[in-house]
Amino acid sequence: MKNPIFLCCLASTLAFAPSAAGKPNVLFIAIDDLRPELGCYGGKEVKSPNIDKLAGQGMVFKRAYCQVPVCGASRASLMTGILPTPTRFINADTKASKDAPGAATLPETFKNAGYTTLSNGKVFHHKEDTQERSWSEPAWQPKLAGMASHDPETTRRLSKTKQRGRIYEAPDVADDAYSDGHLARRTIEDLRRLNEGGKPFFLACGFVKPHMPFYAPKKYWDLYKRDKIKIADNRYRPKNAPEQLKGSGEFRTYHLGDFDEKSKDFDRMMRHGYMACVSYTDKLVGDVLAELDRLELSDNTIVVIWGDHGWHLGEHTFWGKHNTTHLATRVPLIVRAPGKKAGSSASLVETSDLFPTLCSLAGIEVPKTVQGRSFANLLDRPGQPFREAAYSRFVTGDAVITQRFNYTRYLGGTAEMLYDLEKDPDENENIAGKPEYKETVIQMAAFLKQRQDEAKQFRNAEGAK
Ligand SMILES: [Ca+2]
Repeated sequence: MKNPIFLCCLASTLAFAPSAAGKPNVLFIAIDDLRPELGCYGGKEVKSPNIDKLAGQGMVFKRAYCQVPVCGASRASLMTGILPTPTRFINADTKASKDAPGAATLPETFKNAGYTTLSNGKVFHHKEDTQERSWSEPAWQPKLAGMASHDPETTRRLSKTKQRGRIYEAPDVADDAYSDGHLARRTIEDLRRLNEGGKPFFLACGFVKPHMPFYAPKKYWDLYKRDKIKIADNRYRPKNAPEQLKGSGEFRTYHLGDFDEKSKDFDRMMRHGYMACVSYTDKLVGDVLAELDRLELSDNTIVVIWGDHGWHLGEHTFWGKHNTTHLATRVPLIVRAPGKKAGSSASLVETSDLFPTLCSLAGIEVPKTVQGRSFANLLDRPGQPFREAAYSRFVTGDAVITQRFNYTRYLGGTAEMLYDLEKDPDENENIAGKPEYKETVIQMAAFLKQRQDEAKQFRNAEGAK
């Protein structure tokens, strides 16, 4: 005999479950530390055919900015749609649940709207991925660590600071030798399972490459000829940059092998490693998208590819993220949504805008805690203006980016930076102190004040700031 109590509970669950029938699925692909170094963003050397193909079918956002150029904080902001402040979403270890308690997360919002929500790999960031309220099942992580190595030479010498192995390796191994290969396989299996389930899904898949260390199967390194790789032509600090502007020291937590970090050979090796990892990830993204096609899910699935921040590849002698220059804050963002246009948009958008945009595309109410704004209209009219000034901040530096300028003010007004992206797209000269830009600085500072004030308006579910 069937259990009447169970039936009763089931009936009440069904009665209260919102109907999600007919809603689009979401395939949400995060790629760690991926700057817009892709063919579809004009990258000339990098080989990214699979992401480029998706870009050709969707909308490529050419001027998308992260809220914070560091993993944990950037993701906490994106996943809650909440802006950062000097005391909220600061560093790599940021937890959304701690910094913005009570704020609904993006997957939680879809889950509450009747979606099956799954998390594979690096989505929020490490331990924060395990939070239960966001996901229908426990978040999945590859068993292999992101730094697992296949070349004994990699760990023969360890870095002084963190006892980490060499920053690169190129063994002749299969795609699934590394954790991202496992991640792609798991995501493909989930697509098959979700296809059988009959419910709309929000499937998050977070790749850890091209984040350092640059470990990828040899065939992806072989796509590039080391001696032909172009290195940055601005291997110097921007003229008149304040001392507050610093590059990231993260690369030095790995062993640099026999390379001298000041040499051009080092630059070529680092760029080679980064591009090999981009091509490796691109291949795995292609595998996942091919399965979406094979299952005939593409027509009813929104696909998003996003990066959590930019990255320097030797420009200004910087390697990595961790500042508010254009190369560290600008991110790749591609949205392919059913029935929407393909093309590109130069309108300014931010990663906190993604949450309400996806809600809007799926017809789901945006939680009151969200501060981002939906840019769904840009998927029909990509030429429309959207934001006047994008906002990004890192530790002591607050930045606003307009169509033409990138402006940073360090806490307490201790220093300023202004770059004219039209005349000086590589940001080789800080012009904040030049008399002819005095009015621009005043205007940019006013934009910044507006965005800072907006960020402070966040209140948690209990109404406390
Ligand atoms: Ca990252």
